[in-house]
Amino acid sequence: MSELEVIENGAVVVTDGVIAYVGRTEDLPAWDYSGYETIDASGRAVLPGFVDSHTHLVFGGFREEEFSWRMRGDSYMSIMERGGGIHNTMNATRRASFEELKTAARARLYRMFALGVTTVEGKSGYGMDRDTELRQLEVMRALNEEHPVDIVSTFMGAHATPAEWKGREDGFIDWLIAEVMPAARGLAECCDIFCEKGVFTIEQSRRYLQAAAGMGFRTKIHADEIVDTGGAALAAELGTLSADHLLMTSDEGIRALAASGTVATLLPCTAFSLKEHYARGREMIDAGCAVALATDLNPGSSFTSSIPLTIAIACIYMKMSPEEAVIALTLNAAAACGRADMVGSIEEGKQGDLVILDFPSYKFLPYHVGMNIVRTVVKRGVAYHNTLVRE
Ligand code: IZC
Ligand code: ZN
Repeated sequence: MSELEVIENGAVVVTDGVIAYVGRTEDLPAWDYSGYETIDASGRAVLPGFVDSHTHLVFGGFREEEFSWRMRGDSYMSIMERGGGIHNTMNATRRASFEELKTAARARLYRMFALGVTTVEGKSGYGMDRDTELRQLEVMRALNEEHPVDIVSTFMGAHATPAEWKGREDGFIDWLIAEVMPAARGLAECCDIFCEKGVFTIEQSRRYLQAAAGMGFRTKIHADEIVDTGGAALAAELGTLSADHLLMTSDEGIRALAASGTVATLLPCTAFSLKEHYARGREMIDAGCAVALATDLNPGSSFTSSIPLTIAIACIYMKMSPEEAVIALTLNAAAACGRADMVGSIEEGKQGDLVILDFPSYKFLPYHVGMNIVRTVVKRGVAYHNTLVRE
């Protein structure tokens, strides 16, 4: 992860949305470039488009009151136990129409796109009933078709237990597996669960994720965010695409992830917003884990899609190098959502998804703290310019 290949005086050719050449400008193939748009990126770094591999971007309402309570000392879990938190957003999402959810999520997609995100993973999980779960997934399918940013959809019915199932968590998991998961097939590529003390146990998570894998879903898991319940080891055991959060993961859990093909996805903006300590990114990388970074955009624990803040925290507080942060937000993030063969690096045959920075090196990403230095986003070969800031 510490090795980032840099091509000085480089050039990229994108043909029909696919990278046809990457290398030195002087070695540019003598093809017929009529009909191509040429972008002069002199003095600017060109990177793969960012992949935000963990978001909850489709939701109704907001939780700004809860944020104020938390700043005064309330905890995320105690608010949830009182019927707020995920339940609050569930109620607002159930009430919201398809169009309302879509309009709100579209606005969020544009903000991400301006920050250089060209692929985003998005989860359901604010319905926890059949209709609303499917509505969230249908919103993502519609937006994936109409918006340049690619959306990888994840079914996350097991996000919390809704009031009507309270005390019958096993029954709720059984019902999700029998009634909702099959209907989510075709709408979602991945399945995810909130494996956490007071939410879903290791046994429930294993059952749900094994059922999902049996139906052809790729799997992901919210693991060891608030309490170490052994979620990382379960992820390694099941071979999930990713294990996400990992704030409390033990040394044993880190070793299990390192020995597995599971990506360790760290969400620094969540720890920042919840005033928790950060995940042990440095130790995970040193132990041999493939680490990805993501924003965790959601209305509760991390209401931000800020790639700049994610990079700043990763480098300043999690001891990751700028090279590691870039890999974590591109190639490893692509792997975390099952797209490493298509996006995440500038390679011939991959999608023409690029960002052009205002500065000559990726090293400006953490250094220009918290700033959006993305000048142009190229999605499948089409350029979109951020127009308000100019020299
Ligand atoms: O809405 O609070 N952690 N799920 C698990 C979340 C945070 C999202 C939320
Ligand atoms: Zn999440």
